[in-house]
Amino acid sequence: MRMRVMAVSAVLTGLLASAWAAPAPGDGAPAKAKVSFVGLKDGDVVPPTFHVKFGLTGMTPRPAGEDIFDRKTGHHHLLIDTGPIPKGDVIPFDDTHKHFGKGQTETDVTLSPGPHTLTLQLADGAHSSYGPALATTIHVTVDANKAGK
Ligand SMILES: [Cu+2]
Repeated sequence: MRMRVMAVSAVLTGLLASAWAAPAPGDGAPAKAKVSFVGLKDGDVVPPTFHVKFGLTGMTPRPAGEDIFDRKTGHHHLLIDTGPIPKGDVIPFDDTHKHFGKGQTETDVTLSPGPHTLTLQLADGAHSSYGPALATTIHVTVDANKAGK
């Protein structure tokens, strides 16, 4: 009897501990969640200003700052001419790291003619990257003579 009480209290303690433990920055996103570019693929030739849509499956877009421990949501980042941000790193705020902290799922991008790399990166409410597992990178070529949308 005494053993059973101890076992039950150990289980309860474990449950409480896991419920209270804050996840590490960028850690704990659903394993099958994925980001994608919608209607834009690797190798595409685009006009100088083009529309980009952000796809997300297995999670939900949510504005930054609302709940930094929520691991079922995140917000998108469009990284220009650079690759994914390591898991847990805060995504820089600058011209080549665009945050969509209101939970936006699309934008217009204007780039100089020539080849460019576009990385879509999801991060948690504190802008901590979910890492390469929740990023995707494509290469596009901007053609100044191609008509815009
Ligand atoms: Cu951000």
